[in-house]
Amino acid sequence: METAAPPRVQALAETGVSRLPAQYIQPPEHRPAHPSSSPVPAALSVPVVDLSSPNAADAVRAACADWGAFHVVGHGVPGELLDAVRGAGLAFFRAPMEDKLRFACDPARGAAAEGYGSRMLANDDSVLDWRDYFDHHTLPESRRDPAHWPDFVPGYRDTIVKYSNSMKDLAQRLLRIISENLNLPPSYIEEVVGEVYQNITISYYSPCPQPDLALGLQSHSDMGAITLLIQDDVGGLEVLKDGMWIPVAPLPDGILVILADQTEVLYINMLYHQY
Ligand SMILES: O=C(O)CCC(=O)C(=O)O
Repeated sequence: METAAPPRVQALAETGVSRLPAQYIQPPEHRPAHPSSSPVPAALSVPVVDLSSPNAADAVRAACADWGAFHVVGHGVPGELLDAVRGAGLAFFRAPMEDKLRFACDPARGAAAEGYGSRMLANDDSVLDWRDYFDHHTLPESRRDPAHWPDFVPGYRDTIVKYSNSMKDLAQRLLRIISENLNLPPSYIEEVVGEVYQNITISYYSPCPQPDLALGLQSHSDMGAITLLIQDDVGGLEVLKDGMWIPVAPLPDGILVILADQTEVLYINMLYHQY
């Protein structure tokens, strides 16, 4: 568990440091593979599902079975809202450190802390991620207190509330499609999972002086039912498929869907029992 506030990566990167401090250096087996050492077949890219298409449910079925991750387009969430979230996050991270630190997460609360922080996953305390983040507790509404979120970026709090509600609707729509694809009642996964519990994390990856030695965020699976993720245009995200890390190219206005642990376990169990 986190007990002392780690330095913010952005502050370190902005000093112009040319060598990575030791606590960010991954052991050789966890370092990013050199592209030339493990070429990814060009045909391997995360599927894109158009949710407005009549074949959407079949496409979701195939994407869940083959990948466990897929982009959705035709999802009905306005591109302006996605841009507003990206813009709000960037405005926060570009603000002076003293403003950001007013919303720092409480290190004593460990990974559950809401706010501005630098380390979230704690399964390897000895190596830090080259990442800063702002974590928002958004659902259920009893956890949602916009007063905990930045007040110095115009529209920030309102944007996060709108995004939270839109992502909840989209997540429920996807979970219903996934339930039906498993020949279950549409509300099955939602009922098994229980009350909607949602965190929204905005990640900020600073330029890294020795990117071959560090990870922005260590490899992990996600807790919960489903992850919805939007990227900027930089890239860097990867998903594991058949033992290979596959880059996820950003898709403008696309939303990346990742089956999280609970849905993945259910999915595998149901397929196993059906066939
Ligand atoms: O926030 C990010 O950049 C990555 C998020 C992620 O890896 C995840 O949600 O599983």
